[in-house]
Amino acid sequence: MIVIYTPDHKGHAPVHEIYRGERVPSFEKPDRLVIIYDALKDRGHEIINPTADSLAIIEEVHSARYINFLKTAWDTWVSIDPENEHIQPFPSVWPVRTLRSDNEPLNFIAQLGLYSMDNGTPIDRGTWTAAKAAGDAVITGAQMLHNGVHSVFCAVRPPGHHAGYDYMGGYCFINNAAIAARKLQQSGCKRVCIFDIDFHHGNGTQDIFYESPDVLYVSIHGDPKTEFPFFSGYSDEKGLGDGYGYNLNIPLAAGTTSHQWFEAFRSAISFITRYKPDAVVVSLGLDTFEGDPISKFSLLSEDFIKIGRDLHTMNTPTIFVLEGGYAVKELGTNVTNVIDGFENH
Ligand code: OKP
Ligand code: ZN
Repeated sequence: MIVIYTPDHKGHAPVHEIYRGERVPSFEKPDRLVIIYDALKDRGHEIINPTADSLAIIEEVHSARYINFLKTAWDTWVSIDPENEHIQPFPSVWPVRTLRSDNEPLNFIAQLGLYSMDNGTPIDRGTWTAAKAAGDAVITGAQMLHNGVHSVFCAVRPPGHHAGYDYMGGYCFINNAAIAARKLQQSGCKRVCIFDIDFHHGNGTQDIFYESPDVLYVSIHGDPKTEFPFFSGYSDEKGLGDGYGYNLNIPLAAGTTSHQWFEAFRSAISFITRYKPDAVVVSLGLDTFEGDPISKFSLLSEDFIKIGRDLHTMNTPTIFVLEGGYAVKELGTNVTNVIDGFENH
């Protein structure tokens, strides 16, 4: 399978995230993609650099003020004090419910809160460059699909599916799957499906297309009653207005077995098949793996071959967009298994 990859992701390497109130080493780190890149290369997949510029579509999917903040955030942070170069900023105040989010404060930490859903999405010197490069990769992939390629794999980070129109969160800044879907629409696909099989619900993707019948969002994920992002991902979220019926959430309890997961997966596939999409964007998280350190499903490495095989039965042009997956050692095998299953069905 053609793989789209750029080393620009390495500039996004925040050292810590906050866990139980303490700073712990970041789970979402460059090593994840280094391992995946090596495995893809070993298996002989053709790896190309992005050739497209995603900025115009990023500007359609995300708000102008949020993009402007992201682009300038690190320089602003360091301009406050040169010592900040070595310190990670974290938000500490958020405009929840009745507080005002129309007004952008001048204080940097307050701005960070305005544009964040959590305190778990650290910004680094190279964050904008990495996030933009991931966007370039998926736009390149969407163009290839338009030119008749049946499937591409976008090996990108940081991930995207928690990022909404106006905010970052859950390690995500720019919604890669959403911009892939927009690009596919613009190149003539009337019906696009985003199939999100990351362990976590893609609240950002859901938000962006919640009123759109022309982009079907289907997600299988850990039940938000107990799992991040907690405030989105319930089965009664079905879309709004013309988009009603075009959002399908399948929350599964922590501890769901591989057998139960595949039951949900196959019913999602038949739902998607009835929609008759012109293209499918797979938000591919590998954090459904049993060894994942932050997730609670129990797929085995060989299950990822089955995932690829079953996705291929939809017989629809498919763009894979990497989301989560934090069991770094097994990530290369798990990713290449999905591709092998898809190609060798
Ligand atoms: C991103 B993706 C764990 C804190 C949880 C949020 C998880 C984001 C997952 N220490 N932080 O969907 O894989
Ligand atoms: Zn995830």
